[in-house]
Amino acid sequence: MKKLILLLALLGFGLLAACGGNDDTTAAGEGETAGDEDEAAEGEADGGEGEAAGDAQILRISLGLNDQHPLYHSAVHFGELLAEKTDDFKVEVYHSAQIGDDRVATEMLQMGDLEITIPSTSPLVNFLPEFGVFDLPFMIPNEEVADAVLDGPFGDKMLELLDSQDLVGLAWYENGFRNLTNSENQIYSTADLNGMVVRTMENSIHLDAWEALGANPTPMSFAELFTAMQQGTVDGQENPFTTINLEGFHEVQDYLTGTNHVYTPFVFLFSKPIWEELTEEQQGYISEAAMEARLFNREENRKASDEALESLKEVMDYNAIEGEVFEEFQDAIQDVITKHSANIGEDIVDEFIEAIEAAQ
Ligand code: TK8
Repeated sequence: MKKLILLLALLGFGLLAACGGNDDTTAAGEGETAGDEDEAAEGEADGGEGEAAGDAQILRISLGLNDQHPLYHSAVHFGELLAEKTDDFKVEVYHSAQIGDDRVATEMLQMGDLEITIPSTSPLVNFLPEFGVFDLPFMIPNEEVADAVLDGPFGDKMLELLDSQDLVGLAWYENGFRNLTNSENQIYSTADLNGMVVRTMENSIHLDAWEALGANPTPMSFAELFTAMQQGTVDGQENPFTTINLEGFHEVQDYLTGTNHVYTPFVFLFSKPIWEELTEEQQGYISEAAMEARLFNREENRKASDEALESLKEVMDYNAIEGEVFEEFQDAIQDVITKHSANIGEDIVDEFIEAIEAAQ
């Protein structure tokens, strides 16, 4: 239906342009926009109401994950919510790093070359060391605490820090607790990790943590991960159950270990240079839609996570790290926390710990 409307609009436009004589110059300009929309509709992008509103400003959302993931559904839902508030925008969602991986997309936002991305916080530490607080292992104990910390003053403060990097932080979405997969052997203790090549995000805290656990970590963009596992360049990786399941990592990894070693969020980012061109009213609509879709995102993600673990158990060898072994993992990374606290900022780490304690 959407395509039909678009096609009719284009045909109508073609007729107008054909009859338009000297008016063609203006028409040609508009024709470009219509052409772009057509390309997006034909391509991988999916959007909100898709009424092909002539003058609507296009907001592209770049995602690293595929279109099966709750993050994608949440981005589409954001577009729907925004369309209920205003006709000013048309949201297009690009998944699987078609536009760029987390780092590239974020840099495009800073330059004003892309409107929205929802990356993991972890690659952002390269320009905002404070964000490393979310990478410290074994800090957030459960999702309720994560919600309280992110929804409270601590979460707000972290979003405000993004402003200095030409980014507008609008909301926290969920990636979730990370768990290990590998193609080598079942992990019962840190000894089983010895020398294992584990892909980490591009983040020195994750690198140091896996080294402290005895593995041989290597940083890599998410976009390169599947091929690296397939070709055996890496033995393992860590991500939430939802991602492991929906990205089909079980096709190239046999072992799944419930390590729950860290809760890393996604952050809904808008390009500051583009934001500043919008009216306050438009900014309000976008910000409200991002916040509303976050609730949908949490709910969807938690449902998907439970389903993911159930189906992964059927196709992978699964075990959970618990009790004494869990303590062994925690002890092994204590020095990593100490080492990185100074770089993150002692104040930020203290505030984070206080917010966690207050939420329990
Ligand atoms: C997707 C990434 C991914 C993250 C990672 O763009 O890199 O492992 O967990 O979800 O943000």
